[in-house]
Amino acid sequence: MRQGTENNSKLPKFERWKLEKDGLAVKEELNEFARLGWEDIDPVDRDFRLKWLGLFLRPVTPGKFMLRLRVPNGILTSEQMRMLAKIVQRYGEDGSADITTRQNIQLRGLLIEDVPDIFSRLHKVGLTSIQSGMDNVRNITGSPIAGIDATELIDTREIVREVQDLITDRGHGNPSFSNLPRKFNIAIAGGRDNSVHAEINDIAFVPAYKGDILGFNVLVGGYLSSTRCVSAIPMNAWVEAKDVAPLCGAILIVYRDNGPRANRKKSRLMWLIDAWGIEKFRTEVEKELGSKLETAAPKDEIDLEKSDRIGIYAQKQPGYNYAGLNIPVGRLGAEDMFELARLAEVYGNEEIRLTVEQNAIIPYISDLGLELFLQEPILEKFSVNPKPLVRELVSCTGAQFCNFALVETKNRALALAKELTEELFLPKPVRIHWTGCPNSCGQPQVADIGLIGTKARKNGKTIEAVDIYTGGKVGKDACLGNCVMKGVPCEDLKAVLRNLLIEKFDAQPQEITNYPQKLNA
Ligand code: SRM
Ligand code: SF4
Repeated sequence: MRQGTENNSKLPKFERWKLEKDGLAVKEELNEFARLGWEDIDPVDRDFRLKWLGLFLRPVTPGKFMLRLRVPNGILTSEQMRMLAKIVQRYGEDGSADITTRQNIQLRGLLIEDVPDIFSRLHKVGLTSIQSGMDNVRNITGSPIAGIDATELIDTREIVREVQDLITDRGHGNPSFSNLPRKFNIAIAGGRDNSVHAEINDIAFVPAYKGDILGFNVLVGGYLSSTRCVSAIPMNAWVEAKDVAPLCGAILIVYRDNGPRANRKKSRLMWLIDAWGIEKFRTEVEKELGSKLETAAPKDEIDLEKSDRIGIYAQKQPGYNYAGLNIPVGRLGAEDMFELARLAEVYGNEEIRLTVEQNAIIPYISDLGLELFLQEPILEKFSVNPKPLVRELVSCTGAQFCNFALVETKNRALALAKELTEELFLPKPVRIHWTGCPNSCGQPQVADIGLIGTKARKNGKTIEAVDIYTGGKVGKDACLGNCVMKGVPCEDLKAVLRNLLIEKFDAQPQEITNYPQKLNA
């Protein structure tokens, strides 16, 4: 297997470590690591290779690991959610979970001693965390309302599963895809509103007709990072659903064998496309596939504004509804997770779905069960009708657990959204995304208002601050926002956001008394 073209001695340390020992090799050493304890594990295995199993030691909380799962298409069963709740519960106050911006779950507070047992429990309920970190394909996103959406074009569930199975060898770990030049994101849109943010993925599939046949146009090379943010571009290819997984495999192999590895800031797929041009890239993928690709359909079917899916919606199955619950900044405790599992069992079909906005959906609530469902006490916390700025809020992990963070995010984001909601009437939703550093995990460039953590100087002191982005558009005609203000101290942010909301988003101060109250209800 040819992996990278550069001379080994010139490679950065991560590349050398991968060549010395594949990340997946630590799978066989977990029992030994558990016996040793976190401080005595070889540092490269502990801080680097364990990420191939989804385990991230958090320097902010010494000895505690974060576990990033894979939740294909964002769909969990209640049994799986309950198992995750039990794992988190065992860690008391240190244990919690986050819904991520890739429709996924991360667990916190884990001890390495418990990991072999945790992995065997995950295995029993059909969950895996394999290849979810470092230079691997991240959780594959799909339409959160696949199979229940009345306007759906393609049900993405099976397709996403096929791609995950290929990349992870059905959860065992697949050495063919475990040494990519860099992380890699794949998204599959099945509806009309681009619910997966196709434009910011390394490969995205968007529904498109060729004649009477519904398939996907293929976009490639989108990504966000601290040094470059770029939308995916058309590959001039169209595939049917059955060809999605083979095409992903072929693109990944071309990227694995030819992608630049000398500089990690210039290693994402788009850099290979830049170097080759899209024509050559397409030709090389065809060679790897062993067949010609069809050219793209003239237009795709993304023609709706994006819905946040919060609220109650009728399903395509008559008599059934799905409920989109706002999970403020995606944070869940063990009790919350038990509750979500219970709701799914009592009212739904034992499924819980996650969205890239870090929210949850309970599908298959019957018309008859809806009234009782809406009286459940947990809906006071996870509302189906939340206040405007909380409803649209997204936040990355930030300083509480992430050592890259330049600012605290989740708690600050929520407090500020609540305060501003009290002070302003908002005629339309405003999507605010927080991210603790320029890595952009909170996708600030897709937001109406994106906030990126930074540091600034004020009165001779270094303080927490943000760069402010605006103009991100999601859904049809999606585009990335641009930086409009740099280094705004967090202590001054409320006033700055208030003005921005008034000037650019038609918010009205509460003092204007005749403004319709019900908008903030
Ligand atoms: Fe991210 C690294 C959290 C989505 C771009 N991301 C990290 C690390 C692993 C850094 C670390 O070791 O501490 C963060 C873990 C913190 C923690 O304890 O939770 C982290 N990223 C997250 C999550 C949890 C944010 C969230 O709160 O939802 C998201 C997990 C998704 C998942 O389930 O796999 C997450 N990260 C993203 C996204 C959004 C997306 O995928 O749509 C991006 C931008 C899109 C992209 O990658 O093109 C993103 N994360 C990064 C980057 C910059 C990548 C680059 O090419 O430079 C890093 C740093 C790196 O890879 O070197 C990073
Ligand atoms: Fe951490 Fe930065 Fe990603 Fe936030 S954006 S999770 S602070 S790496």
